Amino acid sequence: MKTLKIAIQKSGRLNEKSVELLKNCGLSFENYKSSLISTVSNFPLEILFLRDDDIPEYVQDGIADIGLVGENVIAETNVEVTYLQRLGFGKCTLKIAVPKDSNYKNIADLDGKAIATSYPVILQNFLDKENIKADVKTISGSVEIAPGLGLADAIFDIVSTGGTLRSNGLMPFADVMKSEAILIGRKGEENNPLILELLQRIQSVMRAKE
Ligand code: PRT
Ligand code: ZN
Repeated sequence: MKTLKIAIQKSGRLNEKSVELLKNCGLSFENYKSSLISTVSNFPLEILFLRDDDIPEYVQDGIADIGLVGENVIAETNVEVTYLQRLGFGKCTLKIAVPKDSNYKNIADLDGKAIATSYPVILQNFLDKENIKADVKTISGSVEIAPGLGLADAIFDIVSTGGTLRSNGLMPFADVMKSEAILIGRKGEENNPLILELLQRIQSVMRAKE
């Protein structure tokens, strides 16, 4: 049978839990920080370590069969993949936040305002749905400092504890999307026996944790 390939994050917030999940599934592999591919010795599986942003496309294009990534990354990339399993870690909420001292009351108050974000697709979909015309400013990092610098009136970003917002004088204004890590697969490949076997192991690891 053809070796299965799974793409996981190389380093970052999902890496450690992704590796731990695979190890808890009884998979044995070396986890060198420097390697981009690791071969599992007791299951026909190769692990590809990638930037999380690249994972949905790798799976869609068949370079990896399955992948483990935050839902927000998939929503931002518009790729066609199948959700196989929610994994219960990497939980966060994508929120619009505004300066603490501002007097915005409802979503409509964002009309005509500038919103800085690294997630323009998710934000624009939300604004379209709410019928709000705002100026979406795409920046690649440190979004939270944009209002203080006068670059934007509001921001749209990932929030987990809320500490980053608070320390930049911002407060949550609207929840747009909840996200957690999920296992994705290519459309039409859901019945691959190796994927089903791995999925079963993942589900029993998750059940044991409940
Ligand atoms: O290098 P690579 O491209 O692979 O990683 P990355 O830097 O793009 O992503 P990374 O590792 O930061 O996050 C990976 C995934 O973790 C995200 O896509 C989310 O699905 C999930 N996740 C969960 C988070 C957070 N929680 C989170 N708090 N991703 C980012 N943050 C950041 C947020 O952007 C903000 O700057 O943490 C800050 C806010 O945190 P709090 O706790 O202060 O609210
Ligand atoms: Zn990334």
